[in-house]
Amino acid sequence: MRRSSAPNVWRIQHLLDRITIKPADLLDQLSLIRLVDEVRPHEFYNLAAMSFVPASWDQPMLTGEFNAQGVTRVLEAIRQVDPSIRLYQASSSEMFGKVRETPQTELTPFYPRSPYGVSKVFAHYITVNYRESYNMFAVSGMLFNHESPRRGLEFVTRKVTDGVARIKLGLQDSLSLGNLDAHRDWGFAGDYVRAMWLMVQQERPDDYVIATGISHSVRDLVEVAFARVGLDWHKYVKVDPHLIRPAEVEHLIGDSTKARLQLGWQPSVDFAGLVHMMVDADLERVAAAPRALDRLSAL
Ligand code: G4F
Repeated sequence: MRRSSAPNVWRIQHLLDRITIKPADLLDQLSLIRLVDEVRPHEFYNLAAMSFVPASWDQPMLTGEFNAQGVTRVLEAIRQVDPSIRLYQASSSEMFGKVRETPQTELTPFYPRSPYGVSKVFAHYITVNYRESYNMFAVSGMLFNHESPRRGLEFVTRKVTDGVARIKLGLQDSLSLGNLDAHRDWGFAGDYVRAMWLMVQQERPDDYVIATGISHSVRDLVEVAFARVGLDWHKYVKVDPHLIRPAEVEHLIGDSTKARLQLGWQPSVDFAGLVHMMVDADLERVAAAPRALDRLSAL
């Protein structure tokens, strides 16, 4: 964890008595070398990144430092301390961007549409390059959007499900969104983490697309979420032009045939099941502590 005077551990609160947190920073090579040397893990999952796409236009260089060179630093730390450590690198469907073919597979050419997407393309190729240059077990998981009740409130799924809960409970009267026509292949994060682990257990390192193979619009998401609590979304949703991105990824849909055949992986939660799970969790949470969540959404 990066040093901070205000730790941000709400997602892992339930695990704190079972895990050990160590200091390190993707911007600091020595901290990563020291961490890997001290812990000597068998497996290293690099999920750390500046992961919110719109923020990457505001801070393109910092995004590159974390998401691109940060991965090089992780690879170097492993290479220098113990190159037999297995690395999982979190790559992204945002690398496909302005898609060159539909659905997207491991062989689809990349066309990223944001500094975030560009940084992830670098991270993907540096992972492949270290694997090929140094014979390291480094895998790149090209994960399509994966969501759960632990999703940050700035991402569209959670923004919608939290908004629905607040509107239902009378704490909010409208919800401002950007592009309702964007399509994403949304899956359940729990299923996707299982895929990460499976990739690292294989005999040989390889790259995999992880996706459900079904795409929905933001409008579909809004409709299913509001319907869950018996409300008509047309009465509450406003489109705010400030939330439209400078360059949009319009339509993503993944083909995870390779993962299904080689890893024996398949998703267990469908789109409606995921949205219902998130709405129900937000309803429960907001009802239990409306003020606490007010603070969270302001962050
Ligand atoms: O939820 P989003 O912000 O996710 P996005 O940009 O697809 O990226 C997420 O998934 C990637 C793939 O796994 C990750 F690599 C990445 O780190 C991140 O986790 O936006 C989804 C779509 C976009 O097209 C956006 O324009 O929803 C549209 N949208 C419409 N209104 C909105 C909003 N997105 C956000 N965040 N907020 C809105 O009000």
